[in-house]
Amino acid sequence: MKITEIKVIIASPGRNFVTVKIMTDEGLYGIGDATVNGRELAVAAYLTEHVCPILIGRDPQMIEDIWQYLYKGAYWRRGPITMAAISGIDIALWDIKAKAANMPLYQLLGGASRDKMLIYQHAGGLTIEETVEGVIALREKGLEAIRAQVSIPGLPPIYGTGPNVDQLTAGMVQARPVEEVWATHKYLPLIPKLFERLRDAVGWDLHLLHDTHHRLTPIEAARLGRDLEPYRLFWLEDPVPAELQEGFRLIRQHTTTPIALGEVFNTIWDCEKLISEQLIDYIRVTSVHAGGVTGLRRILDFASIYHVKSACHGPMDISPVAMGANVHVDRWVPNFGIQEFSGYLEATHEMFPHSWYQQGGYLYSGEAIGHGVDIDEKIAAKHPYVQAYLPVARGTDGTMGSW
Ligand code: EZ4
Ligand code: CO
Repeated sequence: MKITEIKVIIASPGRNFVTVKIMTDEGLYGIGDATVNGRELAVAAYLTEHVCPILIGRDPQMIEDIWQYLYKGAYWRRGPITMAAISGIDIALWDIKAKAANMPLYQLLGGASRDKMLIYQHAGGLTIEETVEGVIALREKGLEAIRAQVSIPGLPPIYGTGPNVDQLTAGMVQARPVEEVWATHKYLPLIPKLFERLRDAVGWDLHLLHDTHHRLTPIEAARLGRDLEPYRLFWLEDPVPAELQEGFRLIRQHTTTPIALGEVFNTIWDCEKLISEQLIDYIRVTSVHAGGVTGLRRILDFASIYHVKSACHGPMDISPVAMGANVHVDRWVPNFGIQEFSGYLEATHEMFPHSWYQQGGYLYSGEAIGHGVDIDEKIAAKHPYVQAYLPVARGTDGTMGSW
């Protein structure tokens, strides 16, 4: 089998997505996701200028060799743009291999370890009461795990603390990033109050999660984790930026609140210490950013020997193609923890027909061959790229913050 053509499709059915379509001389094709939210065109150029031309004529069945060729062969290793490009190609190649084998992807990976995948969705509000209502509404839809966020009184609502900004900004043109305001000293005492109120309202059966979006220092995160212990969170997500992996030792020394991390990680080297020293409980790498099915599987297998569970990142800005790849890996992976699933806008569902589906608090892979997700190129052509960015966060004095 030979690769004859690779298309890079940029389309914005409410959000921007970069999709790879690999065609072969045997008529089989594969679909991959290469989206990096806010930097989409850089990955598209990396693919069209530097990756697609050197893959024409190669055997698409040599997935591992192509992965190594693109990773080692670039000389400039790692990084989100390079790794998203590799991921897009890799996901498409696994799709082709599974189609050639006439199997759903999870079968090729080793077969099902479970029938359905536990998911978590997001509830947020301007006030604690609004968030409580949001959590109750999701529970009524059958969700068993819910991430709860609340805005800080006196500050404007910001990404990841208030209502779902992903939903609110869908399709909006942004010439530059929105600048948001952050104040740690107001946030830290607020969040335990949210979860105290939530446990009163929903009891103890529901899994509750919280995302800090990398905004704290280790000692602040240690304090928050300790203050949240009475409410038994499923996890505290992204408490601290992780360039300094050993920073997480400090958090670990002080709290038993489980820690989840890794939605921005690209390779095993971003989390090798976090995993091998058991500084986290859930690793949140995802197919589109961590090297496709090949990269994801390698990291999750490594994590399994350290009691670290999987929790693939799954927001709206990861396309239904990456979600399909994640769900097949989730179905196989022995150390599965949970799958994030923010849901998609209707236009996104239409553009990417998919065999995976949600029912209540779970995702199901479906039994289509390959990863079971396609792209409707005619619909894609109707949704051109829309310039958009993630917001940035500044302290009340203007200092740029992490998030
Ligand atoms: O901020 O996907 O857990 N999910 C998240 C997401 C991320 C965005 C970044 O593009 O934290 O909302
Ligand atoms: Co997150």
